[in-house]
Amino acid sequence: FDARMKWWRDAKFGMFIHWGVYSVPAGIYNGEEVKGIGEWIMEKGKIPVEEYEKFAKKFNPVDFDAREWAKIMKQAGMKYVIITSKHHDGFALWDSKYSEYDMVDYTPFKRDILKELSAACKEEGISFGMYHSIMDWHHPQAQGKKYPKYNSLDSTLINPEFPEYVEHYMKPQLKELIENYDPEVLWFDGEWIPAYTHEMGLDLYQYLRELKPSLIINNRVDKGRQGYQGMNSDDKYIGDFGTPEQEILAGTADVDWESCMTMNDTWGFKTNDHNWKDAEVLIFNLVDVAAKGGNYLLNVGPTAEGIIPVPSVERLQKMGDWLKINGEA
Ligand code: JFZ
Repeated sequence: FDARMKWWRDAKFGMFIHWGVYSVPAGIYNGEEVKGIGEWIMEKGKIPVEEYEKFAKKFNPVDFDAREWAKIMKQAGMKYVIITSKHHDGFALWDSKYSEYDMVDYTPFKRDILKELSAACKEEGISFGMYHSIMDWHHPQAQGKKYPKYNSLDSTLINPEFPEYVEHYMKPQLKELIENYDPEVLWFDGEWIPAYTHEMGLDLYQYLRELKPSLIINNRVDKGRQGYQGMNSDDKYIGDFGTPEQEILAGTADVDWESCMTMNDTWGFKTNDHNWKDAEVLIFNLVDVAAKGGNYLLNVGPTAEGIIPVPSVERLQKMGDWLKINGEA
């Protein structure tokens, strides 16, 4: 019996939030639709760092209301949230003292999103967690400076200064997040780049658990732990739960797992993505996941104004209504 994992195993249903600078172009660059998932527009659209920064300068989500978001989660029956503290584009949604490239220092909005959302979630009894990208297309010691140099953001290139980025930027930012926002979960991603090693993963996991022993961390903190990979095998790998993506296991498993999914075909908001899954499908998925012992982490991609898209809210409403009749109180 693992007391640390108790609340997480009971949770079953959480909200994934992909929100950041990519919500500003919302899938369109220079008047043209950029194919692929919205939060990858910088890479898929080959947008140079300085150009992308202009979107950050315009990021002004005046309609953002943390309490409203927390109420939407609560109503849907969700027990936890994972929001993008930093996605691959390197932009921080909180007021970081290690970077100017953040919500408070860089945007006209100047409000600390993570502070407001973590407080609102606490009020509603919703556990707060963060998605954090190891890969960083903005930081010059990660992939950032590769971009103008090669005019193509190539994450297969190894920046010799990457260990500096890990020690003096990524770890301090994560410490800052733990100290100031008290997350229950850290959900890593972008670990597949060659510059990141298994040893860095082991070290990072230990470092974070020492800072906050009750912290729950996904398997992508380790090297090459995509999806469900490695969770069943030997314990030289680390991470507390596996993360099959857009996929539900065929049966129960003897390890903890969480299936993350979007409601359409993107994680970050895209103006032109209207390919929404029916509420019935989402309810079925939730039941399917829960029956097999997993958690269902369902994504919303708020707009640049700070609105969770209406089709998403409608579906969450239906899921909450269904749970009120058929679920556990
Ligand atoms: C990653 C991100 O690149 C993406 O933007 C989004 O945040 C998503 C939730 O995670 O993409 C992945 C990561 C892992 C797998 C697939 C896509 N995988 O394990 O198959």
